[in-house]
Amino acid sequence: MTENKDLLDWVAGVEKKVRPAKVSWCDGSEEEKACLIADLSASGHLIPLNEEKWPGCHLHRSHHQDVARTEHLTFICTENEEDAGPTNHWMSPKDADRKVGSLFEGCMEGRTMYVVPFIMGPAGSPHSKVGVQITDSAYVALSLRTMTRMGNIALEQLGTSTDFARCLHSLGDLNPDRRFICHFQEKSEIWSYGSGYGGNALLSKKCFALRVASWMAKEEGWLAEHMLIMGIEDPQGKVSYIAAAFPSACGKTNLAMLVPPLSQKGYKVWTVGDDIAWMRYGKDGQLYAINPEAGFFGVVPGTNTKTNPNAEKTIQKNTIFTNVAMTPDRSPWWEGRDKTAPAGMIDWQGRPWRSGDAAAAHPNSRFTTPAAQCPSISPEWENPEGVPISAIIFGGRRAKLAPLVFESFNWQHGVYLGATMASETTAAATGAVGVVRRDPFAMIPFCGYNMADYFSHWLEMGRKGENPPSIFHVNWFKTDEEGRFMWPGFGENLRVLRWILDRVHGKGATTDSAIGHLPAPGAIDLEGLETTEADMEALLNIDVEAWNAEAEDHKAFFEKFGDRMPDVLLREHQSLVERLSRSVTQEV
Ligand code: TSX
Ligand code: MN
Repeated sequence: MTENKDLLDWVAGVEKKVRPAKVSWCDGSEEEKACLIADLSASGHLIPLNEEKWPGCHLHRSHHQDVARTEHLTFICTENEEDAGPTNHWMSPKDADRKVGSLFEGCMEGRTMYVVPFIMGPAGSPHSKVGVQITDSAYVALSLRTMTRMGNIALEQLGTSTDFARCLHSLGDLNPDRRFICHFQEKSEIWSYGSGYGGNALLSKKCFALRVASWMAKEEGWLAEHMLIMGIEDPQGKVSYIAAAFPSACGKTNLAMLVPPLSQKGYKVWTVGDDIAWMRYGKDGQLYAINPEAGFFGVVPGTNTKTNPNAEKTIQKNTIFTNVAMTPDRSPWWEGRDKTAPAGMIDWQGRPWRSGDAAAAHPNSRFTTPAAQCPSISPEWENPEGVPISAIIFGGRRAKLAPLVFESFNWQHGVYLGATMASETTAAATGAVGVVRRDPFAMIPFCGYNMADYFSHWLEMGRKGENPPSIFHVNWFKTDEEGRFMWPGFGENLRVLRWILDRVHGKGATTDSAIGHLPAPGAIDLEGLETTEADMEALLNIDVEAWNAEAEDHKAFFEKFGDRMPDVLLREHQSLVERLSRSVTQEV
């Protein structure tokens, strides 16, 4: 097992508090996997799917009131409230101890307490970090096996070091009134109580790899980001890597697994990661990225052979489907799989489903699947040094405002683009459709400290490297007067990525605008598309009046952060306003 005294002491302390019937250390072996699956199947927590069509796949149903992350119950528990900032919920460590710590007293009575050591990042990588999760959920233990490098391999990497994230999780009674997710950045500790849902319960992911790691990254001079990582190979065989941040419902996983259309002969996309990037400068002054995860925990609805053929292939075996529907032949099913739903299904709650009923699969239903199974997985995805990042891309879903693509003037302006990111809500998210939400760096729910300090850290990171990546902004979702999407998206996005890489490599013609460098007419390859140069002109059009209103909104958003907001970004805002006013004069 381990002789790490710190770890043994912590586990013994937790055991004393939660009083389990049994303690089980996870080693990551095949036998253990079979045991976990057998136990979960016996208790009804996993339903084996059609073994012929879906080998090694299972259906899991979470509690019907426990189907998504719960941001209002997610707390940053720093000593000082200001360190959590205005975009996070804060709870003092003292209150957390009283309110949440007490819930763990005896909470595992009669249950097995699993001790799950895991590595975030490739084993032996200088970028990687160890965590240990204690949990009373076998589903969580099994999922961590897919999502991380789990078991003895992590204990070996840890050795006698005291440097590991302490992650404590209990399902409790799954009562939403007694549900808390608390992060203690100052001691790398996470407590999660009362939820069995992925983002709340797999503490490696959002809790550790983003909320706690973002704090570590600021302290240690690197970046922990909500970004996909992908390689783009050109016909000469040269591979360039990009990292990209998008708010939810923009198709991050689809982009990470993009399949080039036939018209883009000779190009190939390599998937490194679909959700989280840890990035730091190498000795050569370039920014290098690793994917700290080992699996994909992706939204299922909408995934099909057209939107994401690589995901479709990845999830055909060894996958846990959470909250999808099931067909009579025990295949998983979800909205957006095929046009007509098969007859005789049961829905995500296990009830008979008829055409016309509400969605058969929950809109936030998920696949948990090994990254290694992805047909486009990069040969470099486990490179301990990471991959060199040439460009960082921000994006959002904007029906009108944002052009298809533009490049920032410099790093600092690029940080402004990240800090002012926004997306319009879709039907899948609850509430009104088309409402603009600010989501800087797609990190609003995941930044573990004051976001104004996070912006400062990003500015600092631009000064640190000799050769920081160029920064771009994209919008696949611009619509015309009739509300039709103007850009074909999906595989055709490769054409936009090619312009981005042209720019990075000192090519790619631009036209200047008030908001950044736009592709010059003809600079994006439209060969073989129905999209015309006139359509492209509309896709790249800057509506100065609308941008003035947008800039006003940036200002109002920045004001939330008060004195902690970096001056540099306030000056960037001023410069944008000035450039916009000059561009009007020119037009007249
Ligand atoms: O993921 C998407 N991407 C990125 C793909 C690499 N989606 C799906 C978003 C929900 C998660 C997109 N939707 C994209 C996109 O680029 N673009 C659109 C909008 C769109 C939808 C349908 C069509 C075109 C654009 N066309 C037809 O349906 C024929
Ligand atoms: Mn995510």
